[in-house]
Amino acid sequence: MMQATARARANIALAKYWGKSDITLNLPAVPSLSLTLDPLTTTTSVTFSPDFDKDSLTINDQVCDATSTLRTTALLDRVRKNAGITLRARVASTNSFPTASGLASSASGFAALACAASSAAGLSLGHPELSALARASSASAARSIYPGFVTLEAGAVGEATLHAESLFGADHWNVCMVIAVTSEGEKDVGSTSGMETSRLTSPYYEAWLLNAPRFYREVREGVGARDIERVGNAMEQSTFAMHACAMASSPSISYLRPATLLALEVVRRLRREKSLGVYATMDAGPHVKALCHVNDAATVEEALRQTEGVLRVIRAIPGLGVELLP
Ligand code: 2P0
Repeated sequence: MMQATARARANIALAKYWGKSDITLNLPAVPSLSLTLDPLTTTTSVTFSPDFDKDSLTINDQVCDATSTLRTTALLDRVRKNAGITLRARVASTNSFPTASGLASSASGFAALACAASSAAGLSLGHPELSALARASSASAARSIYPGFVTLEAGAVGEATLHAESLFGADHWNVCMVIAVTSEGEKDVGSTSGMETSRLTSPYYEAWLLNAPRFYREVREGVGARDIERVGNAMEQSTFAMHACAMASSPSISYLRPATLLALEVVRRLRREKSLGVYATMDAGPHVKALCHVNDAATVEEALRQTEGVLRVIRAIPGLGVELLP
C-alpha cells in the first residue's frame, strides 16, 4: 500500500515574505522569519493507487474541484517524477483552523502534503529536500517543515533548491501568538495573486524590497536575544510595510477589516496603558495575531476576546516541525 499520513503546523511570519524573485520556481524576493505554531495543524493522507484515474483532493471532507486541485497535482507531479512512478493519488487533508483566510493553511497544507506524498511514493527525503519541495508550491510552506523559529532567505533567480532553515527550536523562547479570528470565510484575494499584483503595480514595491531585509535582520537579532520589544517593533514595521505595499496596488488590496483595526487598537492600548510587551501582526487576511510573553497571554487573550467583531481567540505557542504519523 503506497500510503502515508503527515501532520504539519501553520507558521506566522515575524518578518514577512511578500513578492517573488522567480515566479516559475516560486522563489521569495525577500528573506522571512517565522514561528511554527501549535495547535494550528493540518493532517494530510496521501494514497497512490493504480485504481485512481486522476488525482483527487478533499479538504475537511469537502471535495475540491479540478481548479483547486491543480497546485496539489503540481506537487504530486514533482514527487512522481522524483520517485519514477505515474500512479494517481487520493489526498485527504484536515485543518484544525479556518482554511484560506490568512491563517497560513497553505503553509501547513503544503508542508504536510510534501511529507506525506514523498513518503507514500517511497522517497526518504531529509528536511532540506522536503522544505524545497514544499517551497516550490507555497514559499511559506517551506518554513512549516521546521519547528519553532525558522528562516527562509530570498532566492536568486534559478535557485531551485532553496529551502528554509531552523534558527531556534520551539523551546527557545516562551512566547505566545494570541490570534483574534475576525472571519471564518475565505479571503477575496489569495496571497499569490496579491503579492504579484503588488510587484507589478504598487509604487511602494521597490521600497518594500529595499527595506524588508532590514526588518528581517532586526527580528532575527531580537529573537536571538529574546527581546520582545525589539522583535515586536520590527515585526509591526514589516507588517505595516507589507500591507501598505499591497494597499497601494492597482486595484488596491486590503486585507484589513473594521474588526482588524479595533483589535490593533486594543494591542496598542495594552502596551500604552498596561505596559505589556504585546505587538501585532496581520497576514493576507483580516485576523490579528498578537505576539507576547506567555505570562501576559491571559490578559491579551481576554482583551481581544472582548473586542467588537472578534469571533474567537486562539492561543498558539511555538510548535513542532512536520511529522509522519503511524
Ligand atoms: C508570510 N505570507 O511571510 C507572508 C505574509 C502572507 C503574508 O507567505 O505564492 O501562501 O504560495 O508562495 O506562501 C503567504 O504566501 O504564497 C505568505 P505562495 P504563500 O507568511
